[in-house]
Amino acid sequence: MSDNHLGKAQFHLAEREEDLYKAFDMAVDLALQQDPDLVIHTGDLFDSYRPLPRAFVRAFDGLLRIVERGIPVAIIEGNHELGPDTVRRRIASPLINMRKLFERLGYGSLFFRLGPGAVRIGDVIVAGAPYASRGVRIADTVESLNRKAKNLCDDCPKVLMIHQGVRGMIKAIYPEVDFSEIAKSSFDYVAMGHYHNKVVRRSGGRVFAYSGSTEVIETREIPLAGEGKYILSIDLDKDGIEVEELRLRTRPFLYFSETLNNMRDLYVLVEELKGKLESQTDGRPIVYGKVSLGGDVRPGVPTQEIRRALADLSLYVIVRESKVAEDDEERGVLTGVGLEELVQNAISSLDLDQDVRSLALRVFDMWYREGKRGEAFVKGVLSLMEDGQ
Ligand SMILES: [Mn+2]
Repeated sequence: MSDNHLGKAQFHLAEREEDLYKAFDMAVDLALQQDPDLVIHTGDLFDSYRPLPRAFVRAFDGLLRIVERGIPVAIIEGNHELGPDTVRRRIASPLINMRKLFERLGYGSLFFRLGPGAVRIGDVIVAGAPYASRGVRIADTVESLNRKAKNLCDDCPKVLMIHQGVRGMIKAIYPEVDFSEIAKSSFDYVAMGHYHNKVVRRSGGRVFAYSGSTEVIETREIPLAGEGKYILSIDLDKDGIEVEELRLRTRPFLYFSETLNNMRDLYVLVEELKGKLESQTDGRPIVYGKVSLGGDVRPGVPTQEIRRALADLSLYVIVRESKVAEDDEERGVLTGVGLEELVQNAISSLDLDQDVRSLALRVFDMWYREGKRGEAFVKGVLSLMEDGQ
């Protein structure tokens, strides 16, 4: 499984924070029903490297349910879980403390944080590395993990865990490494985190897969919310790898995209949406719509009317209005690209010395994860400067 983002309250709603905890609990339930030999997690268990105490406890409760049954867990950090520990001058990650807790409880031999590393768990070799920003040679890390895995056991089935955007697997986020560089290795199953939609690719009898997030995390994922959220059950067998996609029951989303030329169009749309919501039985949906305004529809009116009509039938309503005359093509290019990817892309495209570029990427990474307080960010940059890096 991957990308639970525990602790995030989407749209500042307590219900959405709870939804994410529930999705994680459900993912653990589904995993346990499979009676697996191993559970792997490819990162962004938490939404922040300084998670809320209740998010930490919910994560701990779920992971404990797995190891208590004697089932090992292997995990890596996603980009959301890595931050600066400016006092100790190293990385901060809640998974370091999670590992400590499990060790103290006597489950040290069942909880593996691969940061990076390779271990033998039963008959399987599991290798993994935490998220690395662009500017770090991820292909080199994969190659060295591949060597380590082979040294541990040449003919055992091998699993690689990474949290990266892989070009050739996905389009929407800016990729840090090419598929061919990952495929060069001899891992039988490559489990990936970072991209929030499910992508399963088979190549040469091997499987490369993003299980996707366990809930809708970012607004840009909403248009694809209907495809569902999953964890993957993998059966590594000598005669071939079986993949079973296990769907999670998550909060329903209602997505629409309409052109409104007059007020009649608006009222038809409102009635249609009401009908869809009234037949909804899995809890109150989140409604997300894009409307293009043409003719005599005044800006602001559709948002107001749709919100008012759907308020009691939904948890939250978002309407994005635009003028029909606007150039749709240009905006289409930006769909699915977040601030993080845009800035990383911009920094990478600058004609800079390699060291300066990777410093800029690190500084941006640090700032991006810092949130509103900014204190640790400033200290982090100061200590980078003091170190002469
Ligand atoms: Mn994520």
